[in-house]
Amino acid sequence: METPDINRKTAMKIKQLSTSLIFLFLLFSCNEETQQEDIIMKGADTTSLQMSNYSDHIRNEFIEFDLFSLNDTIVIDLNGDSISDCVYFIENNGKKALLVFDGRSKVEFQVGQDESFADIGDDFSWVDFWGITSDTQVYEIVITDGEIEGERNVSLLHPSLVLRKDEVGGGVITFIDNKFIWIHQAD
Ligand SMILES: [Ca+2]
Repeated sequence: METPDINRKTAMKIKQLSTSLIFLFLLFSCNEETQQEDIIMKGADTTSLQMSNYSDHIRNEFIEFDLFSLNDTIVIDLNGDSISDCVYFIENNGKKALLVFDGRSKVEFQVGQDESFADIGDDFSWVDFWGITSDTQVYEIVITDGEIEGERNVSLLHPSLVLRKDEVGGGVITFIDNKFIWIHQAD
């Protein structure tokens, strides 16, 4: 009765090898010099029709916008050091964390710790769509004590992440002053 054991061991080895290959791919991708080009690993969590409809909708809000699947790893230089970084969601204890693997330092860190995320937190389970904008200016909805105070423009120095909940809104995550901050774009 050795066959199931052997099969299990073989399956485990294949799984370990796959994990290593994915890690090496990410490491290699994040190492490459980039001219703001982006590469994606395609996933399939949202239907192409939903994505196409949303893509048309969100183009009214941005001049430059590329929509990705939530399963995609986006490879792009987010902090302007000319080295690609990787950004992706992972499921963690029922929450969805947003991680950035910095291409230069090779350090992975979780987005959502800055005080600008105070009302949003670091659980992005609510996100239906995400993408990248290369716009140099976006709007921010300013809310104080639960009341909408108004709208202002924020300048973006680097390509930035756009997160959206369908028919609600969301925000932009951008690298300013050596950290990732949240720019709120919902009521
Ligand atoms: Ca970078």
